[in-house]
Amino acid sequence: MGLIKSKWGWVCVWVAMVNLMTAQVSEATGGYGLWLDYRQVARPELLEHYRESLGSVWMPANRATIGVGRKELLAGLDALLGGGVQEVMDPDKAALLVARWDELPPGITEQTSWEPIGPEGFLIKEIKTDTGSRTVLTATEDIGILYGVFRLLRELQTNRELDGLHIADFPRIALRMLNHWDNLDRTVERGYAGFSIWNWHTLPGYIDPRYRDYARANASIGINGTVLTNVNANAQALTPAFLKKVQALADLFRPYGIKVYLTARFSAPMELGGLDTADPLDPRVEAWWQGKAREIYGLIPDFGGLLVKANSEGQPGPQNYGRTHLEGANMLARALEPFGGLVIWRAFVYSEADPTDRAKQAFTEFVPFNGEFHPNVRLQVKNGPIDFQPREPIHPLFGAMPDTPMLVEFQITKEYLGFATHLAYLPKLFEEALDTNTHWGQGLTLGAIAEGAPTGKRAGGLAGVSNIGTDLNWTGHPFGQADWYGFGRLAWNPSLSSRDIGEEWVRMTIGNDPQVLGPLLEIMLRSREAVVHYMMPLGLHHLFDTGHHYGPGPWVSDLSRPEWNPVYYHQADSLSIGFDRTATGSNALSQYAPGFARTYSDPETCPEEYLLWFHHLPWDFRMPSGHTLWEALGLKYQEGVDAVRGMLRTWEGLEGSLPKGLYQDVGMRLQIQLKEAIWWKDACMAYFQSHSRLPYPEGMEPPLHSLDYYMSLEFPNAPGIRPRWD
Ligand code: GCW
Repeated sequence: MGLIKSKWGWVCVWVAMVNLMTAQVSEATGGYGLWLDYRQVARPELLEHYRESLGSVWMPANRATIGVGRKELLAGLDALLGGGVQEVMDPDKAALLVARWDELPPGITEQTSWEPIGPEGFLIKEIKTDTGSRTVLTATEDIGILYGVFRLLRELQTNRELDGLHIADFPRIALRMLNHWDNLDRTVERGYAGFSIWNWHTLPGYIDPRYRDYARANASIGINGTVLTNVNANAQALTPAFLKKVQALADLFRPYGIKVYLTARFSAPMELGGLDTADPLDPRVEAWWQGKAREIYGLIPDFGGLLVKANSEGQPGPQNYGRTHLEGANMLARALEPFGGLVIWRAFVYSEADPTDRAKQAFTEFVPFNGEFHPNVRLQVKNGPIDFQPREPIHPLFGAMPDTPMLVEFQITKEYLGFATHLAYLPKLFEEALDTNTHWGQGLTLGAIAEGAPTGKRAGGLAGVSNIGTDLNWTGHPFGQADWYGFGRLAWNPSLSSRDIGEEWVRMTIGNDPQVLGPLLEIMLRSREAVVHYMMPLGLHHLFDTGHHYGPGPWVSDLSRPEWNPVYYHQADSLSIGFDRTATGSNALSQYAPGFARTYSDPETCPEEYLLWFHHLPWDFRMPSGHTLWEALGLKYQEGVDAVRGMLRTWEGLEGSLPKGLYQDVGMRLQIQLKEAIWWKDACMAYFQSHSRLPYPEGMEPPLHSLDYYMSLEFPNAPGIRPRWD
């Protein structure tokens, strides 16, 4: 920080962090800078315009969140404008005024008509004053100022015009959260980007700079909650020693508007409290949780709450004691209620003892509890009824529990879409689910439910299973950053388009050159559909190999839990394939609203991308295209492989236009993606042909190897599953 004399009197010149000015910045930082790697605006005329409009800043308050915002704004402006940004003490001498509405100079508020933007919203507006036009960034709360700072910088990063600037924005969804399936030993369940960034061993003493950059990145997209530990929970996370470590992160994240949450292992009263039961109706158990709540809030007054996976995939829960999810959730809710904490209870439940269609079980378990949960309970429901497949219909619980606030849970980490090796731009998947109408009420989409409808309260949320790890670029695949970014932007506003979000991310992270932007968007926007086609086309699902879920395993049928076997889902035989979920089968369709079910109940009119999700059909079923189902299946697999070939060709056309490291990194991953897409096509079609006995369709490249070869492949060290030493 230095002081210089200028025509406006003494000003302090913000000596910003040295920012790399070249487009190679993501090269220099290896992607560590994410979408916040501010670099000088390339277009001279825009640069001049920005300097005039924003070159002097008045931002007087110095509370914690404002301080974070000031640092970000001045460093960002200095990098984007190529230096010379001045912070002035006199508002009359500032081109840009940044202050809460109640702290703006009277002369300014008269010029700025207020708009309803709520406690987290912000207003950025160009106003005309007698001394020329100024830009005002204001909000009712400090966090709104911080969100507004990131938005203003994004306007410059994406080369937007400032003339007539008028942005009034606010988050539509109350809870915008990341869920880290991070284990306390720093392994990450379904993580493909290195280890957990939470170094529990050195916390609370050692504050890794990465924690602050994590908070910056998440605040820049409006994330306001993070669950630090795996839903396959470890009770140790609730011990006094760990809570001290969590407190350090909570203190660091607080100015960024991010609350911390933890996962609660339901048996903790036994493992930590020495009780002989975890029965939620046992007064000793409730007392234990009440004491734990007091302990947590004594350290972290604004602790967000507890996320619970109970009686699911072996996790302990109330049903171990003959109690219900409702009784378990409400007991925890009573413990947290005095502190304003939330209990987020996951609806991802299915039983190995229940022979009914796995896709129906959560609905059956939870719908009877509608409206019975404590006001501070939220139900967290995966977007689809099975398990984060490349494509699923929406979960039938959405809209079926109108008096129960819900969070929609997405997976940002690509457990089923190619790990951190395949490029699959997930905001396309998120957008498809969020825009889907449940038909339980006018316009009741998943996006509306995440916003809080139809409970009438703003108590919804969006939860994303994080793809973040210790890899230098945070996400392994460079384009995994776009999935994290896009999740955050959709949590801020579920009506945004995945295309617009993708364009923002490319412009901020790679650059504004239209020769690059167009082709990159083309690759991103077709990539998720490509994965669906080369892995599980036409509504097929859950065909992956056991445990690690790496690669195809449609032949798997020997697992103890029937609903873990791929053959349970495709039900292929010599005559037919698919899962009948209509009235002639499991009747899972009956759990949806009639208006929704109508679309899918008739195989003749069912959208083909859901055909084998809802129907079991003969190989010679005639598709609208005129092909038989068998032919269509092979051609879809081929279409997926050809789509990756197209992505690769487009990428190769960008050689020389992208930072060399990025070009090579993604190029190698696309080569692997093509090889694995061919592997998926070949293994699945070879297996299905062993049932249909039909010749491969014209236009489909025949498998490169025998079915026995594909069945022989084993990957004991595939990433993302916790070493099974316990
Ligand atoms: O997709 C499955 C994963 C498990 C995960 C589980 C869940 C954390 O294979 O690794 O466990 O879902 O959502 O709880």
